[in-house]
Amino acid sequence: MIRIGVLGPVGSGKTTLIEFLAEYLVRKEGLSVGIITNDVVSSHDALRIYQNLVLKEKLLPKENVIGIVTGGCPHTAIREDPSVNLRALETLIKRTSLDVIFIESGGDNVMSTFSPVLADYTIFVLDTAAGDKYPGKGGLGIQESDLLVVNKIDLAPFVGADLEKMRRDAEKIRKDKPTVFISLKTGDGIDDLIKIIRSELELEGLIRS
Ligand SMILES: Nc1nc2c(ncn2[C@@H]2O[C@H](COP(=O)(O)OP(=O)(O)OP(=O)(O)O)[C@@H](O)[C@H]2O)c(=O)[nH]1
Ligand SMILES: [Mg+2]
Repeated sequence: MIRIGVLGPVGSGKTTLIEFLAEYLVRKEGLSVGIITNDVVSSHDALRIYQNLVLKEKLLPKENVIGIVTGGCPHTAIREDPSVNLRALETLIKRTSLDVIFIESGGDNVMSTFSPVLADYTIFVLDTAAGDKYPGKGGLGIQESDLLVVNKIDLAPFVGADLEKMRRDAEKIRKDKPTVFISLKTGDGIDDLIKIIRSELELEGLIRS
């Protein structure tokens, strides 16, 4: 089993990415998937996943989704004191046997990171519509995450974001760690994303090449 932590700024596409990957992993790879969401003041994302993946798509049983309301700084619940998330993980694992568990952090800033006791692999999601200043401006989360996803590249022309600059900046700050440029709306770049996720799951022995 692998625990994949997904974090990044508010609205960058974390839940959309998890919904996409969950659907891919269940339908195409035959894996069992659980999801934990962290929202600061509501269970919005867990309810959305419940509506989309449990009720509409019939992809997951309802017991595979847990929503946490952190009630404060989202950093704390995934790094300084991850106990509420560790408890949620324990609950999920007791309920059913899972191959992949996604943990979505509450929308946050670029310094956030997951405690290694909580996540085995981390994905940081950036929003192209916020402009091309990131990843160049840095931030621990952008720098340290196992995979950087620059999402919403379909919006680059509307905000004058230079994707090549973003690519160069990502390479500079992340050295050999991978970055993918995708649009979860149009599907651009999705093959690159799937290739990286597949190779990680192969390493974990969850799928075959
Ligand atoms: N144009 C465009 N919109 C996208 C893309 N990916 C996600 N969105 C939209 O962006 C909005 C925010 O997406 P979410 O997945 O809710 O973002 P989030 O990071 O989970 O948001 P919080 O959990 O509130 O921080 C939604 O309206 C999505 O439909 C994309 O690639 N392109
Ligand atoms: Mg979300």
